[in-house]
Amino acid sequence: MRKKYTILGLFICLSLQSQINETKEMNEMWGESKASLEALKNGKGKLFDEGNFGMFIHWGLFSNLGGIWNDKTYYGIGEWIMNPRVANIPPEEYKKTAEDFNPSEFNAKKIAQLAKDAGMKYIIITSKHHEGFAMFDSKASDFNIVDATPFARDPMKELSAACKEIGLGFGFYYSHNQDWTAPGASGGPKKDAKGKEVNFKDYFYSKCKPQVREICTNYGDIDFVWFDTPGDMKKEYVIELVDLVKELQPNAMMCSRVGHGMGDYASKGDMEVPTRNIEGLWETCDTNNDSWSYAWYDNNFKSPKIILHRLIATVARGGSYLFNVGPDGKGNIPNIGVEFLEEAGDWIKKYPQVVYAAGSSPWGHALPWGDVTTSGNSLFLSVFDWPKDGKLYLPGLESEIESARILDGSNNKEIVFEKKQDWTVFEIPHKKPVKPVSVIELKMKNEASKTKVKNDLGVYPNIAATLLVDFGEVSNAEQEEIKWMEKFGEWKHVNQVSNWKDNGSVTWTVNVQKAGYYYIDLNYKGEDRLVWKVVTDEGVVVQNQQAATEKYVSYNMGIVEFKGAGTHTLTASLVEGNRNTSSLKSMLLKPTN
Ligand code: H79
Repeated sequence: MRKKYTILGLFICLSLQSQINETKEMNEMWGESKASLEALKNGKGKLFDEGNFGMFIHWGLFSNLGGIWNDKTYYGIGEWIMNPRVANIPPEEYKKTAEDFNPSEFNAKKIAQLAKDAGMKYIIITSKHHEGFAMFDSKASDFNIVDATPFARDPMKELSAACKEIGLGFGFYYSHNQDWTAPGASGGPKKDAKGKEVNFKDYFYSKCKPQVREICTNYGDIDFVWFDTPGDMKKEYVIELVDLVKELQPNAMMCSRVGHGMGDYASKGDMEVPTRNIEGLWETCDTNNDSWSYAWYDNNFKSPKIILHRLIATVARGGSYLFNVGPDGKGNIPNIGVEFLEEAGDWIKKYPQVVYAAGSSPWGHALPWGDVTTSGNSLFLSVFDWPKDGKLYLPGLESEIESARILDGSNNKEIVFEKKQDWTVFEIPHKKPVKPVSVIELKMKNEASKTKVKNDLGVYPNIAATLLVDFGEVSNAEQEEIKWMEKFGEWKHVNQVSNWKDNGSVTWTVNVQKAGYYYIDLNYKGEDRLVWKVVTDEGVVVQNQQAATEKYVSYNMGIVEFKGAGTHTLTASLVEGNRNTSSLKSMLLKPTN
């Protein structure tokens, strides 16, 4: 029975901590799997575990369409353009577009160099996405870049070689279940060219498995095979692929999207940076604008500050960050994306210790001004929102600090700090010393990963603090994780509390640094108008009516007073409104001054 759990399965379970009982058996298993986790981290998982930052590349025939079909622009994730839910392009017509695909400006060395300059440690590129087009030389299907396009080169050969040459890891994305042009595949035509009905097995043995063999054979040693969207693929097929990869590329890491609880590490939802620390090996994949593949209109690129924030937050939660770029039909990565990545990389070069092989935050979650990573005896406070009043507040630190300094690249001067109840307060310059993010290093007396933190959900005197429902105690209501798309294919994730029963509530236990007044905003969705109430342990009540819409919006509720500093509770409940459609996401506490 015990053996049935894979390491990965166990981590996925552990990330759902609230749902498991810590039985003796679980603890024993944890001990066992901890040992295998260490082995993985020191073996084939080392690059992934310590690198923490990789480049994802979405490139295919869709890149050449760039979001346009028959003169019409289709917004949302560009690699889905042929799908019936987007431009609904018949496979035969789509396949013809290969004749116009000539990425003559593709320069593998330039892309590998960009990844390196950006501080990334490996590249994972789409060898075949759901469209079914092989971006490599394939004998298994002539719908590939060498046989079907005027380009007639194998860019994967060039890119894998370029990565090897400059010391980057390399791996392939392969869509194993969906293939919209291959008869029999998930989402593919039901009949082959001769009109014969075919099934998944035909696709699997005629295309999928042979192509996986090709990508695992023709490109030297690779570090990753990144399968995606297993859907309802049968377990026997997944096992065959996993075994094949293990046989041909024993050092390649596979993500959990291969399906059926298999793979070497967990892949979080697309574009999802988790709110809590997660144990084990896992990854967040994200993209540099809104689409994964190139789309002509999509220039909503993440700034260097946002890239660094999402990277550091992912590392601080315990994961690795895979950040995507989308080269266009000529093979070029759009300029703004390139510039922003290079700027982010310039920063990482100065602060490698904050990212590489760094440990997760002892706080277990983000802090209002930034995030914390660890290395050796050091805690690194990456401050994105630099307080303007000369003080940085850190809640709940119980372990002893030996010294604190700002890593500003010049004299790294020590800064003074004092303890105020559960808080550590640092004297800092009024002006942010390093843009876009400044780092304060705390040298601890002991190993930083063992830092003790308690009473960590702070209410700060100089910066607004968001209390997510994830960190509240929910009673007589339901907490669930939801995701939705605003743009087509661009996911948003939140935890929400809904289905309020009698006396339904969310209670946060907070650590208030300074007594006084704070504005309360609630972030919620619902219909018509809602009345919410927030009560403190001191009996202070904030109750108000505000509008509600189907999207999460933040509304001012009023002012709460904490009569004394220290530990308090805040309990939110729905007083009037539809109990089924009203969902609470978070509370914001903002100093009034
Ligand atoms: O490669 C990127 C996406 O194309 C791929 N994974 C990342 C890394 C991916 N494939 N499927 N999904 C993500 C799930 C997405 C489902 C959606 Fe839809 C596609 C949402 C909108 C379009 C399917 C069709 C579900 C709703 C409509």
